Amino acid sequence: MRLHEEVASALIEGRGVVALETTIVVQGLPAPTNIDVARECDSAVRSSGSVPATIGILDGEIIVGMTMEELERLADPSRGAAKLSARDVGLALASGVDGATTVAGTIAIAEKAGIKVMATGGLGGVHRDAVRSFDESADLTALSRTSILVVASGVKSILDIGATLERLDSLGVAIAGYRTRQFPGFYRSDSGFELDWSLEDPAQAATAFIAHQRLSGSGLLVANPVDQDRQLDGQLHDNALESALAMAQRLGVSGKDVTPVLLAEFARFSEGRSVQVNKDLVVANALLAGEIAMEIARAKR
Ligand code: PSU
Ligand code: MN
Repeated sequence: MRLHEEVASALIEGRGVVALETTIVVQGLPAPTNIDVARECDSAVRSSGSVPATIGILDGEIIVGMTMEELERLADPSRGAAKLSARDVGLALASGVDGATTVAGTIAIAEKAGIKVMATGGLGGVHRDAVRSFDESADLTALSRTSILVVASGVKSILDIGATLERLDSLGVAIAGYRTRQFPGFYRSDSGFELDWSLEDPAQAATAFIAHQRLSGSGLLVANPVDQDRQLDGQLHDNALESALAMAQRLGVSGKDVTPVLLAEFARFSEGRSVQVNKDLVVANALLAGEIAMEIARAKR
């Protein structure tokens, strides 16, 4: 594992550090928006005072704190970077390949590096056909065994949200809305599901995480809704979702290809509007994660 010098010294000095994933960049968003989003997430974390640590694998080496240049290399379609969940990382290292890490893959590495906070767009979860396909993201089980705070706009709305919330409950993953008790719906501010807890500011989120960490080895999901005036139109969302689910079925995709295919069809159907919302929400999550990481660092000093 290679830590960028800036990340290594921030960790030694006990400053705020935020892990960022790379699957969203390589498999989740279309070029060239993907690189813009990565750059804006990096700046958003910095503007809070925390240090961004983008995690990915190049030529069989884990990098914690990828430079923009390294990230562009990872996202270069001709290099064909793999999508890596937590279970894949060791195998990718042994094979010497390039790989972008999902939330599961990223938090597994972040925890080893001593990073306590991560930001993403939307968590993976239980797919709508899971009763038949058994398709449930390893993000959920990874969060059940990783002591980390993840800021996300809920879980992706392509999923069975109710079933995902039930699984997060069974798995002992703590969840709170950020300034809301409505669980966010990724492209939409409100999924229609209610939460038991709400956190009102970064300091309270830090306090909750520190307490949770002492009691449990599982993660804390801080669910940060996209601004209401930036969310995807409700009707457009539902139509795009219907089209995306039909597309996935037509193509017969399964496993790790499902989520990228659904997101790509959402983008095509909405003429790029879903990509803009995805960008807005992930940048906002990176900023909030940076603010919370600052408060965790302060509390530990
Ligand atoms: N958030 C986004 N876009 C994405 C993802 C998250 O806004 O593409 C990625 C994350 O890497 C997450 C993954 O871990 O989607 C889920 O993939 P799967 O459903 O195959 O577990
Ligand atoms: Mn899956």
